[in-house]
Amino acid sequence: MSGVQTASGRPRAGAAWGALCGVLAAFAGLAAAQLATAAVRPEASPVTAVGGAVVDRTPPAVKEWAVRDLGTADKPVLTLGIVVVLGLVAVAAGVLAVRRPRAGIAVAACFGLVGAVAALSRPEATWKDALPSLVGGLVAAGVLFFLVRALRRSRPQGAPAGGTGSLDRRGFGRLVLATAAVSAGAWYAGRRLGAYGSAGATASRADLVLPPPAVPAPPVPAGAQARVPGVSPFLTPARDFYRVDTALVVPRVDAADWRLRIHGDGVTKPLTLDLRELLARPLVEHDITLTCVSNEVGGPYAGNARWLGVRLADLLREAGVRPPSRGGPADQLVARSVDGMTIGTPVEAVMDGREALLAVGMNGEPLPFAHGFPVRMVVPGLYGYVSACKWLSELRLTTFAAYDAYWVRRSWAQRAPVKTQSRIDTPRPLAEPAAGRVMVAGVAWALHRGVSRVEVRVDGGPWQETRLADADGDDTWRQWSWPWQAAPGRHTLEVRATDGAGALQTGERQGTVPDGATGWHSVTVRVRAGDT
Ligand SMILES: Nc1nc2c(c(=O)[nH]1)N[C@H]1C(S)=C(S)[C@@H](COP(=O)(O)O)O[C@H]1N2
Ligand SMILES: [Mo]
Repeated sequence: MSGVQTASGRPRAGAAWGALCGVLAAFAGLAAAQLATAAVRPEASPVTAVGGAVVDRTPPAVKEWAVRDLGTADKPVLTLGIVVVLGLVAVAAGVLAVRRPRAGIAVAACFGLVGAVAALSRPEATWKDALPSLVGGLVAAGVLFFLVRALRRSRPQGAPAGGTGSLDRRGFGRLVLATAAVSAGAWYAGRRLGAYGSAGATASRADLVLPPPAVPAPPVPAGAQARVPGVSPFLTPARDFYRVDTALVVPRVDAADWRLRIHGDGVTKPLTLDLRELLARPLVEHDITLTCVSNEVGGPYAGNARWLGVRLADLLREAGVRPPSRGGPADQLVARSVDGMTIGTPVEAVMDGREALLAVGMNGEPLPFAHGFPVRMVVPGLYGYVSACKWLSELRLTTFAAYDAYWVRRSWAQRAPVKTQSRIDTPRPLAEPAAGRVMVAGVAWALHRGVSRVEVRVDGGPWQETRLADADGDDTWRQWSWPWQAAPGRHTLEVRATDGAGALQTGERQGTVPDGATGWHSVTVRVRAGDT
């Protein structure tokens, strides 16, 4: 051996070089894993698998915080966090490997194991899901081994050439660059192959022609949209529709491969349908506002869309299901998605005559992938986590006593009808409108019960009746507006709604866990002295 040795006999290679070797090895490992992922499924990528495992184990309080303060950035933030931790471990493994190659390499390999275990712990996982992480761990360990060996054999520039196998610092630099380049190439190829893998799904969505509804929804009344700038649009465009799910990569299901299985307690005729068979049934169009149980008072996780789908009650009846009120043994319908989410809905609610749908269309288009293509559930009046399963793959009839669905196991309520809520969209918090007439407006919802009244008050004064926009049925939100004669100074506006049965929205503040937040939304503004 001809490596440069220090007086103590230790290799001279510095910790910084070791760190570089570690990071490069991790990058090479991730790149190799990315390539392997293309051959398995996107969820099996190590970073995604670890992220998914973290999501599954996140305590409700942390999840609440993430949804509230990070919003839709929660997924990128989680991914970034995992990459940062991975980077730190890679640095440590590299530094360690310079002195104790075996230990450093063992750390790299162990990291592959962590990814593999995470991938296997995911719902719907098969042994194949462990492959990308195992491949990544092996490649990282191998690359670390070779880089560190080269580093130990390298000698500072200008030193006399040693025997065979020796490498000068410049040579080592070239090795580093080559490793980085090959890894980047593998990474890119993995991404491209992965995209190629979902090309069929993308095409199946582009080619899907939705049949016209047998029962079209009446046009949205022209007066449903308040003519006040700043109020949420009555129908939420799909691209602006909130998204809440546990999927770190959006499942891309090929419509041709999609199947739905209906089975379980009280199912006398189990069904398995493909998309063609589902679309051959009469389609119903219906406007439904969907909202998330994690929505804080005044929060953004509500959207309203025109859905097209098959009546779930009809399908269940076809399968022989009777609701509990008619002697059926099952009181819970558990929907399962292709990514293993489980969502439990009361059978009674689905079969009580409301337009509970297996939706295929959203605002006149096939569902976007992010919103559940090709088929999802939507049930008027129930929070998404107890009704709106996306990427649906199975409907199983059981009881609430026998089975807790995903979020119920994480401290959320088994049953969760949407609570009456109202929101001030304009003015925005901390806005500084000029004194005089200020339009106050927003939306209110009491889903499946309808909104009969919305009131606002200023600085705790008397409640004022607002003007309600036209209703589009009881299953959607309703807009309201109120002209305020605003005096200069700091003011707090509050809103409350009354539902179709005359029940007033409670002002009692409650957090989102376990079955939805309550309280009146308030907005504080500073009214500027008028210029006139
Ligand atoms: N497969 C799957 N379906 C899901 C979820 C999920 O995490 N996975 N989240 C549910 C929750 S909590 C809500 S609020 C709605 C949100 O639907 P959206 O993302 O289309 O707005 O989807 C529901 N369906
Ligand atoms: Mo939700």
